[in-house]
Amino acid sequence: MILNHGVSCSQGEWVWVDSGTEVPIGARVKVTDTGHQLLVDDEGKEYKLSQKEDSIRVMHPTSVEGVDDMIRLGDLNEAGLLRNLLVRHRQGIIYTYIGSVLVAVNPYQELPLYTADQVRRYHGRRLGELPPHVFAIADTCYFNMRRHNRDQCCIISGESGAGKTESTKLVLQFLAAVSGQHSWIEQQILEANPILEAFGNAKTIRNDNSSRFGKYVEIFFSKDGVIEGARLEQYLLEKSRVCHQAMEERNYHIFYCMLTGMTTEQKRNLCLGDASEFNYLKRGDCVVCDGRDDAKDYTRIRTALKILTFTETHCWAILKLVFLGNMTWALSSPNPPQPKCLTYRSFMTNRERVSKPLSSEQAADCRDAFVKAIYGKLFIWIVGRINSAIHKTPTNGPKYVRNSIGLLDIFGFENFASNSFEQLCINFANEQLQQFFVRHVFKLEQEEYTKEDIVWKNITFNDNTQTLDLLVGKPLNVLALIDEESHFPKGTDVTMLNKMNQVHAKGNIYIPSKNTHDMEFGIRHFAGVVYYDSRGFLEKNRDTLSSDIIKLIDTTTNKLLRQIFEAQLSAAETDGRKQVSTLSGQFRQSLDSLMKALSICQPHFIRCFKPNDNKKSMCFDRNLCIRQLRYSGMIDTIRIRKLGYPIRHTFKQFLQRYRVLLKTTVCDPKTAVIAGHDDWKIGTTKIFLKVQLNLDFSVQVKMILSRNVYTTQPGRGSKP
Ligand code: AD9
Ligand code: MG
Repeated sequence: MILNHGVSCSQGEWVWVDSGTEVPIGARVKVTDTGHQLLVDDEGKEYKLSQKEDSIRVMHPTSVEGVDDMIRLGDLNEAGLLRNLLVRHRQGIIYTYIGSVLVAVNPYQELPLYTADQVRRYHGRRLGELPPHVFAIADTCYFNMRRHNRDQCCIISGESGAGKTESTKLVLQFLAAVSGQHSWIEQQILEANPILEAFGNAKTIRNDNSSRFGKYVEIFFSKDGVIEGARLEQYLLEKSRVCHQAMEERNYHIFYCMLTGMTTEQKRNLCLGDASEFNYLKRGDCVVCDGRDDAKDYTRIRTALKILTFTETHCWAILKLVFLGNMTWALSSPNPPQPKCLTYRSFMTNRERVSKPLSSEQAADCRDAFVKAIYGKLFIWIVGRINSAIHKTPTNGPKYVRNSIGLLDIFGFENFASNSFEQLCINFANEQLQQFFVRHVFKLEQEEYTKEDIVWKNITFNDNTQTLDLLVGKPLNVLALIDEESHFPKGTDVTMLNKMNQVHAKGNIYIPSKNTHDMEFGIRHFAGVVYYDSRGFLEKNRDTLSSDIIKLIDTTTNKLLRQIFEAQLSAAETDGRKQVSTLSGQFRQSLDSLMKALSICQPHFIRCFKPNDNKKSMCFDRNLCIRQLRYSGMIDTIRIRKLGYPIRHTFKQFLQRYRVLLKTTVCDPKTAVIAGHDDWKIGTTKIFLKVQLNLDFSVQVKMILSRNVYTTQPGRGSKP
């Protein structure tokens, strides 16, 4: 049967069908024993063909089996990209390119892809020569760094549980393998991971090993390509987890590892019992995590600490401090002894300093602030210690050349049922990275046209500049207003929100609160609108400890505790009123230096995808994936490509594919219509097309071939 769209529907034919889903779905024509024609879509749903005739179109052959590089899809649109990932996922293929960007779909199962053999196989090969792989990206970084003496960076993004941290480890593993020295420093760099994960990762409902901080690892190489050292930068550890965990979530791994891994004797020395005895460890009603062996991890962590030159004294000091929070809980209970600073607050009147008892709620907040501060500072201190072990400044003088590969494993865009200050910071970081990505893709396109001597001008692409302007660019931007209000002693979340509403309501990116009781405001992010609950913004942003607590710390003889609060203690000594920088201020500063570092590198991108929300292998949730396609910038990539001529063939490929038509005399004027002058261009080595040709378009092909292109002589084709 031939439909009005020219779709011939015979048994086995593949089509796209619009079946009320967000994007068209692939379907196959099936003729039943009784001769009825049905459509069976990718999800196994059946429709009568007659019902769907108006909403189907033929599938390009590239979409039927899927392709390694999605840029080559005939159906270069959302449905095409989505189905390509689906088809490959079903075949157990987790890696796919879109141009030079690697898409990695979490397999949620161990695959035999990362062996020493695979490392050897991918080492020294060009991107695209072998099937897509995370090792191919790692090798491209390594190759480019050595060939061009240029720093490289690899930006690994995706939502929680998508596989960023695993991919980062795989890139690192590959680089250590090809650097080839099995040196002490390599081992130290690799062993930094178990420590970071112990203190910075936790079980969440999305991921059993969720990183609750962002990180950028720079690996330094000598001019011979040997790893010489590394440096770690951490961003925004989620401190609230130390005191509160959502249901089915845990506190940081280290707590549970200690309690199951230490001997009874060791635990007795630290006055420790079981995890279930600790308020801070059981708030999520979950102290064990299936699939994790906390006791074994404890041994691993202790070994790693040793390798990173933490002394035995350090280790005990760290472990003691980790549990100080839980002790504090006990100490601030209604029974004495009570450290007064946790149950009283002192303040200055005009004449003197007075103390006022805190309500039990205020006292609990004060205790939590103290515990969070200890953990947060301890984490930063540990990262600093790791750096002092692995980050060696070159000793061969200032002229010494070394190159680096940076790996960014950072939280993806977040949009939860309730979003707070942390989400605003995270989404701000993602806006910056999105702009960086889009500009890079745009630049690559531009370079390709210039190289091929094709005019590409007056082409603009609307990126997310407006959102970034609202957040940090314009005068009185959102982050500046939050900061200003944080420094203002009488500032509250309400006064801050009012100011934001006043200043930004007129723009089209900021969505003001609905009425005076509504504490939410919205921002149109590149990945969608997010509503933020402004309650608690100022306190989180101020991130200060009361002067009473600083005084308490000042009385302690615990060396490590003093050390991790060194900056606060000395600030209190020199000038108690000195304005300390806010959390968003610090975050902006570290993001600024990150963006600066990235901008001088040649970037590579790995986009990690989560195929479903249930941590299951072989299950592909279309809606979840389409959302990730959109906010990972994949749709932007094809939009940018489509602004020009998305389909390209080298002369040789083109000739191989279409030569046969030269001899034919088929000429169908109807199909020739689309072959207007604007539909194709001839570059110096490639033919550029607006739409994918298929063999019916013999006229176009003949037109192009008749321009002497088939001689494969550069520049010979006439350039329309
Ligand atoms: V989060 O934002 O830190 O919460 P990530 O880092 O994106 O998140 P992670 O790398 O931790 O996710 O991956 C989650 C889990 O998926 C891992 O613990 C593995 O069980 C699983 N995973 C991810 N990538 C692979 C892989 N290439 N092969 C096998 C994988 N399993
Ligand atoms: Mg992670």
